[in-house]
Amino acid sequence: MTRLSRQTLGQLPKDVGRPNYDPARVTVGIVHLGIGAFHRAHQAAFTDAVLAQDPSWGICGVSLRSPETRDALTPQDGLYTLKVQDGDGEELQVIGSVVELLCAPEDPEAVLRRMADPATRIVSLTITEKGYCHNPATGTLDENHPDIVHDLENPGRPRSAIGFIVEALARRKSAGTAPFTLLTCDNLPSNGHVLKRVVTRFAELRDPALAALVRNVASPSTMVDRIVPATTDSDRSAIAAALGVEDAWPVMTEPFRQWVIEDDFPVGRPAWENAGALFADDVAVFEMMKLRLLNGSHSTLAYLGYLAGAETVADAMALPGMEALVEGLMREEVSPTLPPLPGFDLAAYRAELLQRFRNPALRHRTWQIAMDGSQKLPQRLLGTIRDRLKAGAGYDRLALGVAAWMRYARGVDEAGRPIDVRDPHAARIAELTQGMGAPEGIVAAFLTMTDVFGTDLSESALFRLTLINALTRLFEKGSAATLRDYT
Ligand code: CS2
Repeated sequence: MTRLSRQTLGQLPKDVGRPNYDPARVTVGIVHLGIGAFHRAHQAAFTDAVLAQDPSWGICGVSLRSPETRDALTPQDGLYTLKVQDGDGEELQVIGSVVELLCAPEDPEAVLRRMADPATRIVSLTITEKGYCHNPATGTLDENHPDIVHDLENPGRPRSAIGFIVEALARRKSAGTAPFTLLTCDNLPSNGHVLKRVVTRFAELRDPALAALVRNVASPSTMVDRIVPATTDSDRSAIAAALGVEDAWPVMTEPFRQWVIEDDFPVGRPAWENAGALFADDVAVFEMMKLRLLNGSHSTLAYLGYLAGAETVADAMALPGMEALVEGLMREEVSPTLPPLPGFDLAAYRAELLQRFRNPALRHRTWQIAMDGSQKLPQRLLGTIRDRLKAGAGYDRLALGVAAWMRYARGVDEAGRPIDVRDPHAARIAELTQGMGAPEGIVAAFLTMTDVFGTDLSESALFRLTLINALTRLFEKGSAATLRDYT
């Protein structure tokens, strides 16, 4: 079958959206580290919508690990299909904003050259929580992280995003080129500050003069939101049937999308506001709301849902009691911890989240969201619990989410079958809890992970007791029956 490409764009059915500019005229202005599905459904789509105004903001997409995305998209001139779907229907749009693809481990020099090029004015990132090589409880650089150790020893051949950013800034400095703006799009609270903190610390360890420059690089915070399940082979077949040409890596998503960005771009930016992005002075409140309500619920749905046998988020939402649990978690336990957002209808936002989780067209696997819990839980559930503890308020549903993670992360499901746990601390968790059966011991073992829980939660007797109660319920009844208590 013919492949999607600039040449075959003209053959697509009329109702498939396509670039309203000439993709061949687009040049690189943004280097994006972590060219996964999320970036392609979110920032790349916002950029695609404004390229007609200024084609100098094309994206060079970099994979920091595997060549798969580059190999899929390069023969397609970077073009790919975005399928936007919910229970009411679907729309297809070919996106043309990614004009170059690089695989960092194969050729780090090519990546550094692109990043150091004066035409590159933004370096954006979706490298997931663990890509920041930081201590999730404190947000500081983990100086013993193997990639950081490697990059300090080999600054010209980095592996981590941090190493690439600092080396590229060093090269720009020697060439007299102004620094690019850093634009993190990962689900971390005050993500711009976290990124700035880790790159500055890394630069300090390399050279104090470089640190002075890095400290002043613009690193606006952002809140990003769009649900993007991993693409499956059946998605590929459906897209090929609809397009009449083959697309090796289409991306599936929902209609909802949101991007709130601090407006701090000293060397310019695309007019993303014309595509619906919101520029705000302070993004922290939006971020906290989204991380605690959406992502906190998502992780809870993922662990409890997986344990109860639900393959997707929509399946998990259909388990008796689950929707009531998530609704109560958001309204009673999370919402009171959020700073006021004047004029914002929080009840409507929560209702919309429940509807998004129910989206029957998206097959978003609980297993996918369950990945990297040790990196996600601090900002999704534990910060909220910390605030509830301080306020002397209850947090039973949040604790059930954390207990479900503990049950899951040990790697054995309720029927005794192995779980494929993906987490940088999977081996450590298995070792810490090896041979244990009683909830008391398991909770105590997890709470030694102060890099996840912080010393305060690790030492809280009340928190420990609440977790033990939750984990006991999960062990005694199983997840499905525990959920039924909420009906
Ligand atoms: C999800 C997020 O995989 C996960 O952990 O919770 O990717 C979520 O879908 C996005 O943050 C939605 O904006």
